[in-house]
Amino acid sequence: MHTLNLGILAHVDAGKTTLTERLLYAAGVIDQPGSVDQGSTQTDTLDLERQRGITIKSAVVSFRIDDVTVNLIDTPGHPDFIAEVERVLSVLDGAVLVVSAVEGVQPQTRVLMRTLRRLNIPTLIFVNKVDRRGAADVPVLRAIAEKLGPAVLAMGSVAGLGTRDADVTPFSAADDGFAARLADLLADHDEALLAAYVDGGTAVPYRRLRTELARQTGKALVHPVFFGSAMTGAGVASLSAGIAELLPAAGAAAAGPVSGAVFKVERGPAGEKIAYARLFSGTLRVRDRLRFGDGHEGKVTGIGVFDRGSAVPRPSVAAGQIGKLWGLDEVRVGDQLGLPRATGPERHFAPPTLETVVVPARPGDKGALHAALTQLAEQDPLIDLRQDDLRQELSVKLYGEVQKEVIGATLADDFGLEVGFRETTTICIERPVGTGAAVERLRKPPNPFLATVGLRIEPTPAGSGVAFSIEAELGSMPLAFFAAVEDTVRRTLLQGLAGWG
Ligand SMILES: Nc1nc2c(ncn2[C@@H]2O[C@H](COP(=O)(O)OP(=O)(O)OP(=O)(O)O)[C@@H](O)[C@H]2O)c(=O)[nH]1
Ligand SMILES: [Mg+2]
Repeated sequence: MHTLNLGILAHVDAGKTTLTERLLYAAGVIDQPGSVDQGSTQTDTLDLERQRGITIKSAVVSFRIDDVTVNLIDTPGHPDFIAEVERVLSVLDGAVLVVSAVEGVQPQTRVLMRTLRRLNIPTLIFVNKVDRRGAADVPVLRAIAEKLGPAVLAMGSVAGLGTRDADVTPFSAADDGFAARLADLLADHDEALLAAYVDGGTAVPYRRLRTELARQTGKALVHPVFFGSAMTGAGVASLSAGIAELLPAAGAAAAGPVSGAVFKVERGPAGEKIAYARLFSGTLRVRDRLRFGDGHEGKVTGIGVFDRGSAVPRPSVAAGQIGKLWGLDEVRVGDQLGLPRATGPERHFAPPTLETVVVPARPGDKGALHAALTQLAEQDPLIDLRQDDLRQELSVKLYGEVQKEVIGATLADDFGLEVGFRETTTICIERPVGTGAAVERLRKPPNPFLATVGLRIEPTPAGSGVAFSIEAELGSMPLAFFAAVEDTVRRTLLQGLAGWG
């Protein structure tokens, strides 16, 4: 049994959650596809998601196609929740990028595809909503080739486009044109195919073309395009077959040391922390102790593994699988499990650019608000909760107004805290533009201290953070003094000369 961890990504409202329902239905996991408009879907389970009809948090469901267990991660499309997409990218074996046949390629689609390509994540494209009035096929395909990448190929044709009866017929070996287009597309990365092609049409067996299509899709060199409707189910069977045939399942090293990544953290009904993690190697069992994040250690007290729908209790989770883990009290989103990764978490999208101060309606709720926002920051560290001790204020970073509303509603619904927000402001960052140095020598006025201090500040590349290094001899003063100097330097740099961050 292989596992394929599959992300569904798209701009807002493209139909990701509806498609998730259809795929579950096609695989026999549910008897009826749920509807986003009626709030009856398997993902989008939060009250807020149902009220607003949008996805806010990534959610995992699973189904089987042949001998492959697909863990499908439905992600939000609204740009305010791009951090949710970022967190799942590191755990994906493949992706389906959804494009609406009516709205076409959106700016957000380009942002997502650029990232999928940069990370070499094998990606199928699904052109959804072919049943809706105004749906287009050829122009959308052309826009995909122009804006998302030229190595794309339609895998079927649509009849009755823009009507409720729209139907999709997959191309097959019988379509001479399709075989020729396949050979043409694949020859760029396949010497033997190219030779056969140049030789003057020596027919390459269709089966060989399909194998090569899977190989090149698996290497993210080409992107097959499927058409369909998540609403009526048209074309969804071909997409399902394409997922199993063309996307590569997880390579699994169940015997090695445990290594994994936490991409989601939530709280259970009793407030207990649950971490969603993908294992890259090793096997994790209930009662195992493991290291995670920044030097924490904990004991796993329960494991759930996704199988035909939601997670079911299991004694262990192995490489390639996604598990829900109980018992790791200090775990945070983005933490590595077991073997630490060589570099810190990667950033794929721009960080939040806005900031606001959260004010409790009842002044006595300050402590409770701090505790609640700390919990939200476990699930979304990018809000970067900060407490200004002088002004006694709590501030968070934001992508936009919808995220702000969601934070307000979550504090009210889940924590019973009514809050207001100060006006949202743009985050301004001050950076050094040149090198500056200063020295204050011991016993030379105006230095009142029993020390000589020299500082040199140099700019580093934007976004790389603050790097601190010592040029004095380590033995020249107690280590605690060096630590105090570094502490003070870092604290001082939190605010720039003009009062910004
Ligand atoms: N006609 C038609 N409507 C669709 C189709 N797929 C989705 N919709 C509708 O489009 C709207 C958005 O669908 P969702 O599945 O919530 O889209 P989404 O991509 O998950 O949205 P976010 O998660 O909020 O980004 C809903 O009203 C769906 O009923 C389709 O194939 N045809
Ligand atoms: Mg959705």
